[in-house]
Amino acid sequence: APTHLDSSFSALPTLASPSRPLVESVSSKNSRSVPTKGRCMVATGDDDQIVRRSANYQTSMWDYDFVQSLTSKYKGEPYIARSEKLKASIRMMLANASKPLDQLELIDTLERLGLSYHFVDEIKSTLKSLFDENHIENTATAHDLYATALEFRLLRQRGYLVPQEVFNHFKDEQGNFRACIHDDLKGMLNLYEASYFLVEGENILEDARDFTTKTLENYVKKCNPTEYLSELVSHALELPLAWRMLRLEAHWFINLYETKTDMEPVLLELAKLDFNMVQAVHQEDLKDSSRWWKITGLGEKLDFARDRLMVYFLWSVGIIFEPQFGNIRRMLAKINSLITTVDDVYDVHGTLDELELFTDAIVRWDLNFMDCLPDYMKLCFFALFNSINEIAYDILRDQGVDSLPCLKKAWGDLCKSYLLEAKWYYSGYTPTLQEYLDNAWISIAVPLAIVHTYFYGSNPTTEEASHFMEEYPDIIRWSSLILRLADDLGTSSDEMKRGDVSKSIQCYMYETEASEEEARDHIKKLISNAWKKINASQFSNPHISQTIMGVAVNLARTAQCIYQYGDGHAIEHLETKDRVMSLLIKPL
Ligand code: 0FV
Ligand code: MN
Ligand code: MN
Ligand code: MN
Ligand code: MN
Repeated sequence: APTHLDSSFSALPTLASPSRPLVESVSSKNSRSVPTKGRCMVATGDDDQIVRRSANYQTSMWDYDFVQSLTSKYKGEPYIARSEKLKASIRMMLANASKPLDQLELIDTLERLGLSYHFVDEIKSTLKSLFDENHIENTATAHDLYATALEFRLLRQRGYLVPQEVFNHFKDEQGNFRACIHDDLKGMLNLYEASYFLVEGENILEDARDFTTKTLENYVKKCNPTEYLSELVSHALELPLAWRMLRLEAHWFINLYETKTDMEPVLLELAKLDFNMVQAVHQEDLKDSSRWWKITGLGEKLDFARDRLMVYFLWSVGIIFEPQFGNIRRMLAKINSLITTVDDVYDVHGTLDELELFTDAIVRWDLNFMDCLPDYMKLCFFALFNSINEIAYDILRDQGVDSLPCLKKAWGDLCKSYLLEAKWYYSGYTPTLQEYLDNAWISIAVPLAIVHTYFYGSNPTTEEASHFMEEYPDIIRWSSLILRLADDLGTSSDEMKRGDVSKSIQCYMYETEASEEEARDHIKKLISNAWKKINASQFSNPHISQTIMGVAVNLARTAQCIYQYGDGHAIEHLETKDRVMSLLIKPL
């Protein structure tokens, strides 16, 4: 067993593997093969006497026919031809840029415009040769904070562990950052963005982050907010580039880039065209997902549950946007719909007796258990059973691998973690933060989403896949933790009002007698720490595919975007609406 997992997890709440005994009490109780009559009676008894919670979720603001009517002109030959032509001239620009700073600025712009995925090989070879010749260490001087920070960030972003000591040039004998760099706004901004690629224990970068944050905050107070650089600075202070959802960032930056006085028209043209062409692909994925969701009938029949197909699909785009991954986006929209519906069964509508039966049925993956379930659960169980079996069938047909044992285990683990939370809620038990997180990194459903994606994204053998699930790679665990904590920050206030298990904030308050504000700050620190772990696993070259690494990182970024201003997953008429409009509805 990989022992490094234990050591790297000890600094933070240790995240138990899903097979650890925490939730074992549930499965051992269910050792019989057919449920008893008695328990059936409990579940289907007189419904009038059952007091159920309600989350008062609004109906969806997006009409089915509206979604199906979405069309884009950015499909077909003339656009493809134009795009190829523009790409060729950008390839020339990349090849002709001779000075490293010119190369780096071009790469940075391509990245921010959302275009770098077209130039992966070119960018890789440029950065690799800069790294191999120790360019940054040979040229970093006290004068060039901007160039140093930019190169540092671009290299680290691609997994090259450039030493933090390159920034010692900008510190005085006492180890403080020199006063003279205060006025170098571009340098400050780039040092700020670079500092978010730190790993644990990198004090120079921690100092840099605190120092640049303060300096930039002071700057923003007195600057002209409509200038190009000030816009970049305020945006960066809201959330660093490293934590931002890629498509949303590209959309934002393309609009800003257009106002830049010395912008490159070829880059702008391709950026807009490509954004619109990718959006056209996403619209088709969305329409397909929406037809599937409609056919399940869950949104219409289950009034207690969220009906948020647009948001589920927004997650898909955040997790993997490149046009060729439509099958993964569609699959993720399906499982996100099912996760959210089942979560509402456990958190809002189900009674504890019903939830025990439902968990049984899922763990056993057996249609015979359906007789025992109340009607609303039958619908939910059967939809889940069919959908996951169908996904497993697609994987078998396309990749020749039987994923069903892994997929159903992932759903069983998820439901067991939901049930444990329900038991804690009904018994009025508040776990310690540690105990909560050991379960909650599963109940946020990231391991489940990753396992499903793993089969599409890296074509493993059945043996590799079950090994993968026994000890999830670090990066998956830390990504889960970020989703869980970001979700708790955004959703727990409403969850507590309607009645739900104590979430991380409440567990921490109960355990330490901290105020809610202190607890929230603590949770934000845990998120920051988890990012350091994610950075570290990108440098340590874990044995998982680039696709899965990207998905893990992008899940965390997407969560921080969806929950940036509250519960963007459940409440769709606020920021989520603007995001849906700009990413999925309106072309640039
Ligand atoms: C959150 O709902 C929820 F259902 C999510 C984020 C599902 C999406 C998951 C992935 C994309 C992996 P809620 O806040 O009710 O969840 P909890 O776990 O807090 O009940
Ligand atoms: Mn509904
Ligand atoms: Mn839940
Ligand atoms: Mn919930
Ligand atoms: Mn929540």
